[in-house]
Amino acid sequence: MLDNITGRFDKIIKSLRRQSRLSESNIKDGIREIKLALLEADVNYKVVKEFIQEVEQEAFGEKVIKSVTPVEQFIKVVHDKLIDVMGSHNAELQFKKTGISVILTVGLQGSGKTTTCAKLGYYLKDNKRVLLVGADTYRPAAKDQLRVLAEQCDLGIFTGGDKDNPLKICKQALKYAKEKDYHLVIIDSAGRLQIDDTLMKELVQIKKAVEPDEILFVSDAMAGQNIVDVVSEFDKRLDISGIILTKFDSDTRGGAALSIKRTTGKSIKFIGTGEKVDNFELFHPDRIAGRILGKGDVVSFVEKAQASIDMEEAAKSEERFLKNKFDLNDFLAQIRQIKNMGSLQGLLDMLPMKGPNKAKDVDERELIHTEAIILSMTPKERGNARILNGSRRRRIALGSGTSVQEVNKLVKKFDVMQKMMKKLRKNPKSLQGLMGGMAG
Ligand SMILES: Nc1nc2c(ncn2[C@@H]2O[C@H](COP(=O)(O)OP(=O)(O)OP(=O)(O)O)[C@@H](O)[C@H]2O)c(=O)[nH]1
Ligand SMILES: [Mg+2]
Repeated sequence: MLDNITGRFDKIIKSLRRQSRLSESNIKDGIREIKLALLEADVNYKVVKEFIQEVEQEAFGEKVIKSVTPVEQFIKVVHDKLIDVMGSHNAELQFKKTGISVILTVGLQGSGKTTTCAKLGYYLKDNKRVLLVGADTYRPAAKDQLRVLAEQCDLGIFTGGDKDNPLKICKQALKYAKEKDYHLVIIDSAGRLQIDDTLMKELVQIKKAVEPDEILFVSDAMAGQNIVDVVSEFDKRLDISGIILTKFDSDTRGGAALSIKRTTGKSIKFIGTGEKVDNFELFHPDRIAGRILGKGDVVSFVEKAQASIDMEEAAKSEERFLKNKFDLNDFLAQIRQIKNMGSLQGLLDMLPMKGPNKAKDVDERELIHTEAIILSMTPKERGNARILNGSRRRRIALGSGTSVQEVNKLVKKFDVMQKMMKKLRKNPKSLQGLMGGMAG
């Protein structure tokens, strides 16, 4: 799924992360690579052009270059623009408040309409009694195909008589749905070529007769940006309400998913991700952007980290560190920042790191104990750990509900840390590494 484009972006991001500093020329190179990756993914060139312009506008701004984490900021800009291009959020299906809702599926031959009708019914059947309607009278086995699927999914099925035309079948199906108390009717129509005027007119008639709440254009994702013209043509005739992209599991390059919204204004509502009836998902632009940019959700990590880390606080600690004044108060502030970022485990899960032991490297409980211990100290003790004699340590252990051993351990750790800092002070560049090290 989206393997090519994901691979391309992975390379681009890795190469940016290798830079010690992010300069304008690094960004320019990155943007050029992104442009090529998008064009190669068969994204519509107008969409690519707009996308690149928008990324450029933000990437060269203060927010990226002067930020604490410029590369991550740049990736975030790209991530947000990708989401934006795909329509920012999932576009929900619209149903009638009362009475029978109707979904009409339309699309080219072999795009996956019949399969999608069953998938959609299966997806919605927990909340609604669903009737599938076979209105494809052109392909001999079409009705049987839908019937088999309906039985598999335990959905209602209506296919009319052998001699009935699609319009008649649809009208009868609505009556049948009313009688049998169905809530939702999903109509499977015959695959057609966009230039087939007779078949297009037939769809217009069906639309008039059944007044669908949704007219969903079903398309094969592999068709790439070619589908833009087809969508526009169907839209002109039928005013479609959304799109379902099928065969997203096959090696789709991403062109369709990334081009449709900006070029046609229509939203992708679902994707088909396999031949099975439950291989069907809501289309979430943020998830697709996440997939394109790599496996771990790097971006939400950045967002979270940013929202919680008080940059001023960090700068203060840094200054105190440089002046050799870093004490247990600063240590406490650091711990709180880490805690504010949410569950450590959750944060670690979001990082695309390998290795089964990453969770064990940080003990969340230890962090809470550490905080409790420091809080049980007097301000004087926090400012100068050297005055912590035996009786003070006993008092602190009691106050924090820990043990003297734990207090000893913490004091020792802090001592080691200060020694480490002394060494590092000669080389301020490694400060960030140290700050990171403290989390572990
Ligand atoms: N891998 C994969 N295959 C799919 C998906 N959706 C549909 N298919 C397959 O695509 C083929 C065509 O699907 P149909 O549902 O018959 O397509 P259709 O649009 O109804 O075809 P016509 O009625 O002939 O126009 C079938 O073999 C399906 O199993 C999908 O999301 N992933
Ligand atoms: Mg079909």
